[in-house]
Amino acid sequence: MNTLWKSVHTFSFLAICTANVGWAQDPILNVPKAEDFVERFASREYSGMLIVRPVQVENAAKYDLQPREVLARAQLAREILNGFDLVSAAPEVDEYVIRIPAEDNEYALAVRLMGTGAFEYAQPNWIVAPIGCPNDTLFSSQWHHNTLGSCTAWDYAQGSSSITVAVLDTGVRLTHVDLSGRKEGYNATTNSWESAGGQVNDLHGHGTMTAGLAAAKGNNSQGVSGMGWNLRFRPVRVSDLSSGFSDIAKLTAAARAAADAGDKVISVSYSGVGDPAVETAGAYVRSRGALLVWAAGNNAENHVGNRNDNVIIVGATDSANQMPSWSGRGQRLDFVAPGVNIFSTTNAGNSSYGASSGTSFATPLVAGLCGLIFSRNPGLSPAEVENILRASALDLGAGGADDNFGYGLIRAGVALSMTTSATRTTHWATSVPDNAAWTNESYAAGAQTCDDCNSSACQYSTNSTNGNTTALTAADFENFTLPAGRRITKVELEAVARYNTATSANIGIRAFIPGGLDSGWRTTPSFTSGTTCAPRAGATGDITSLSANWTAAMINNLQFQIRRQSNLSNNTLRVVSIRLMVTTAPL
Ligand SMILES: [Ca+2]
Ligand SMILES: [Ca+2]
Ligand SMILES: [Ca+2]
Repeated sequence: MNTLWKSVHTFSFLAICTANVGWAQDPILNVPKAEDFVERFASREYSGMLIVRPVQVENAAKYDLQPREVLARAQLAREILNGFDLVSAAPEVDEYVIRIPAEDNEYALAVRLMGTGAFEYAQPNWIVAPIGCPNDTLFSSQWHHNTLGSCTAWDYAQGSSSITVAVLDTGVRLTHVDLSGRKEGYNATTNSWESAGGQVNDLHGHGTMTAGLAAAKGNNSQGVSGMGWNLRFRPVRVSDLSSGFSDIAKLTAAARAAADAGDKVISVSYSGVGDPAVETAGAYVRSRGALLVWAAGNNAENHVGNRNDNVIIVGATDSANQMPSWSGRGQRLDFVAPGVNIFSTTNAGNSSYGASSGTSFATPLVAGLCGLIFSRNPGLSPAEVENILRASALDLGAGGADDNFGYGLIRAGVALSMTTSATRTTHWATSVPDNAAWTNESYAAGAQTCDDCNSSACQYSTNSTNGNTTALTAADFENFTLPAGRRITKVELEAVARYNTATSANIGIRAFIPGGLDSGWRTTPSFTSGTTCAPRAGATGDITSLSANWTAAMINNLQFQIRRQSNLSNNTLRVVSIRLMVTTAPL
């Protein structure tokens, strides 16, 4: 036990005494319940560590405390944490893992920490077991997940909400209970987005099945599990006919539109993959950082050519890993996936499910797996994702790649085990930098925290909607060192600001290097500010997509602007923090 801890220990008891007198209603002073600290063998066991989170200024209203009071407590929390062996830190969420001193124990330490009123929570860093397969009621009907090793894959990733699989099909049942995680739809026959009247409801039923295989909600105690439970999917309706018929020009245009919209995987369960126009679309999609996955067809088509092209072509297998007689095949076939009696969401009702067969149903499984791999590391290139599919596939039939199975049967669990997670490093200023040269800056030097939105002491901008500019330099942020063997894949800036009396507003931020990269203005959704002074999360802008070659030095030359976008005629914008987040991946 070190000296600082002793002083904290003393302080803790003082705080508890104070609490008993004056903080009786203090919602932060939750004494941990002993039953929440009981170990359960093989389910949750002690690790000798606690996860703690200091009180958060943005939760001041929830605590029913003044922001100034919360800031003082957060500062106290940091002083207390300095007395511990810090195992890891997640500054982007202000959460820390500390080692419990040998003479202490989980519960006693948590009680003391919570007694200071400086922490939002202190909980054991439980050793937990994988949750295994999801609780969806019809999961056992989906034989393909067992074959694919999906439950193992889901230990690594269940799909990121920032990765979208576009499902080019007959539309989707918009009200299905298992198909909630979707992005705005697009109608490729009228070339219109849903917000502009584009119809994407399912006219046929095919699209509701394929969408569910890629991305139905998993582990929600209902129905089935998509390959990526938490992926977003975009319904792109490519037919306005009840027959579902489309044409190649419509399909390829839809694929390009989805790639242009930022979708990472595009799944097409239609015939026609042999056409040269499909390869042209595949090359375009890849140039946008995405993958085009297309069904091999159900008429035993023989796809001649070279499988090392720009389209991933998918054939079918049954539950014995055999190729059904009808599956498309040939030199261009890339992979096979389960395609016989595949159970998914159906268009008959909002809780309807059923099985069908075809390469149509193998294809969204491959698309969903690509989405899971991208979720694990969004910095991967399309070729890198395809290489993981190849390296993890189960070789079937003749040794090596062959015309009946391509590189083999996809294996989700093996594929995900071959991925390396992207590392998100928060490299941030917890308050507006000291040397920020804002126009009309009126705060006192050194007064970096703006805990009172009614005070002009932390006013950074005028009533103009023009942005004020400041240069951010390395000194403004915590030290950022690019780890050896890694590259920068994403750079995001986020501003947190508050207004005093606006009724409804949004914030714009922009990051740029003069004469070089420029994110343009990124805007928050409009929000109601009210008069509570509560801080509002500002816009986040990803500026990486402008350059594939970010370096640590470039980060240090960033400049930054913030502005009020609308509805703030005479109200004041006050910036309380700017965060720069850097995501890295292996070289
Ligand atoms: Ca489900
Ligand atoms: Ca190919
Ligand atoms: Ca083979």
